Amino acid sequence: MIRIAIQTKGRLNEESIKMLSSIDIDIDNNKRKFLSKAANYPAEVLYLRDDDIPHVVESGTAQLGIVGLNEVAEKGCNVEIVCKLGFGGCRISLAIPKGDEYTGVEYFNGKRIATSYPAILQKFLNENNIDARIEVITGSVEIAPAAEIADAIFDIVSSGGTLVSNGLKEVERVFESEAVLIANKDLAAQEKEILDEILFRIESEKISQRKKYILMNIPSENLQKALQILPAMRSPTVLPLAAEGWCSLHSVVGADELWDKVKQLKAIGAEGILVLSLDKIIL
Ligand code: PRT
Ligand code: ZN
Repeated sequence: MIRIAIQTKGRLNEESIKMLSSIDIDIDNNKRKFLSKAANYPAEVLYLRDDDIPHVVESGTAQLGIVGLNEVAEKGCNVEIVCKLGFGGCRISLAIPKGDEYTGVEYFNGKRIATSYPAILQKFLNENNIDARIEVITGSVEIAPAAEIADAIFDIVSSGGTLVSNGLKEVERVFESEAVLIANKDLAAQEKEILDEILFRIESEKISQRKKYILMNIPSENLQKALQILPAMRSPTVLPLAAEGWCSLHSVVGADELWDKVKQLKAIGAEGILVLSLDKIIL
């Protein structure tokens, strides 16, 4: 059995449950529960505030956690960052009143900066030899300049809309973040085995997201040309059709090259082209 800490509510909750479900670990996302067992896997989910997840994984109360990289960096916990999960993308940036002229990072010398991420900010200031005062605020950091609590802010930015609506402009992107899977550093052998299985499933899922299954009918005389356009994992599947002079060709292509391949295949007479999403690719 492995215990996975995820956010109770907030921006990462639903995506975390969705990600677990995509690798066939089904959790009942009942937010009144503190612990929830997977119906079909030796795992249970522990619901917590995101701030608590790095520490709970470091201490071993949960063996795994799903949390923003920003929280892991801020808390400075000794956990393994196993893999990035491709959701919850954001950055932590320095922002100043939009009317102020910004000439470079020296702007912040002698300034007061409001943030919920003092450790990440202090590291950046030290690296740039900036002497600024950090005002720690939890929540609504963006109102600090207007409220005259600070001259600038260091906060999470996603679309940038919050900054604009508070009369601020982003001037330094300091830290790039997304949701990550973290693990305790002293997993027992059996827990390590479960983590390896989870990682294998995540990888299969990631590969399948980048690929499409494509099938079509092609005149047999152009089969060789089609095979050059469509190199598959080993080689494409070719099946004869009842209609003389035609065959059916099945293959897997990268999602990013799909339309280019379709154009080339149509040019050599491919017909009835079907494109399907893939659930998993097990290599
Ligand atoms: O209750 P709990 O402590 O668990 O939740 P929380 O309120 O601390 O965190 P939550 O749910 O807001 O965010 C959880 C994680 O989501 C963060 O730690 C980030 O890793 C990630 N994330 C991704 C974001 C955003 N995008 C985001 N846009 N976290 C916060 N924001 C906020 C930001 O603070 C600012 O107020 O959204 C605003 C900016 O958004 P834009 O789109 O206007 O730029
Ligand atoms: Zn939080």
